[in-house]
Amino acid sequence: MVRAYVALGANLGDAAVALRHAVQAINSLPWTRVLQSSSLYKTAPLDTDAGGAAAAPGDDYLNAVVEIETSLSAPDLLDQLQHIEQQAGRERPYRNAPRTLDLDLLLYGSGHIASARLTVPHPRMALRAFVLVPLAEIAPGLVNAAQLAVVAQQRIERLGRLAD
Ligand code: A4P
Ligand code: MG
Repeated sequence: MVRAYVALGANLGDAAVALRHAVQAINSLPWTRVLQSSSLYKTAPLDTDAGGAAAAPGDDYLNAVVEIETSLSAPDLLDQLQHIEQQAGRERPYRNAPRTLDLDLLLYGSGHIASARLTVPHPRMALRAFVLVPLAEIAPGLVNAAQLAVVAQQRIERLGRLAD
């Protein structure tokens, strides 16, 4: 069994419903269960491509992070997460496009992976309040104050519980 963390994001359609359904779908994956889920957060859209975190056009996102325990390999877990994205009607017209559901694998145990389709730890997680703040909520030992200070200017608002 491996402890892993998955970031959830959406800014099209009913994003809160999409994130709640995604938590249930992750919990229903084979050999996998959700141990903890963060609160739901409303966040400003960011483009983190340029090595920094620039504001991006589009509607605010809803974001959250879940902690899972799984016996799936990291590539199999990514396959399953992408399947859940597809079920939620995810389309990929262009990079950073608004999305009904985005599921990113942040951490997979202490694993470091650099394959063509999977990089873990997620290479952009340290630039993003929408990842670090919910991750710190459920796994305070994984995020330190200096990391949170780097993203302190990014707008993020805690809305309430994601799942019961
Ligand atoms: N991939 C490689 N590593 C991973 C990983 N650790 N987890 C590959 C998930 N996927 C990984 O992703 C493109 C490819 O990345 C996948 O096919 C997989 O093989 P994608 O989800 O198809 O495309 P994308 O979403 O356009 O790219 P990506 O990298 O997920 O975008 P980002 O960097 O995650 O940015 N602002 C706010 N406030 N909240 C957000 O949630 N999200 C983005 C998306 C931008 N701005 C945002 C938010
Ligand atoms: Mg993604």
